Amino acid sequence: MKSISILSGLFVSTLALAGCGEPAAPPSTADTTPTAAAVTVADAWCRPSPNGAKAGGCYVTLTAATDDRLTGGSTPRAGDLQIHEMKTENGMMKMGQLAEGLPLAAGETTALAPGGNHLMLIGLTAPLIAGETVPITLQFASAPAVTVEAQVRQPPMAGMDHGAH
Ligand SMILES: [Cu+2]
Repeated sequence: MKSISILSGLFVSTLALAGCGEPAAPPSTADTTPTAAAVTVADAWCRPSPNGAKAGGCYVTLTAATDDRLTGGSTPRAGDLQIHEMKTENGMMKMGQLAEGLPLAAGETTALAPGGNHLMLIGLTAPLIAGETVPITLQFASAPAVTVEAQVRQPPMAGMDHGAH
């Protein structure tokens, strides 16, 4: 029974050390409980897709409680959902897949919006019609997946300033 005597020896010396030091601070749930990884998904919407189009763009506003990453997603309305960015190449706006996903900084609001990052629904099962809603599930590196109902609607008029009324 050698191992038990070693363990009890450790236990005794730990008690002795604690007795010599400062009184232990009372446990504080605020300090010891880490913030749970969670992402809030707001204002989910999709552009109506032109008849016959096989892809459509959707947009969301994401706020992560902890540093996280949008890694992908899915929808029953399309075969694939990709995270795309817009970039300028030789003066042309092009979109490309963010293979590594989209980083989300803790507490910061990240808006996916026309002209910038977006969700690309590829292989639409049916056109996206203004007025309907599309369920979209988003996956994150740390936070649990979130499912939202994205509203299909026309984008705000191009070039309109956010401050304009
Ligand atoms: Cu795209």
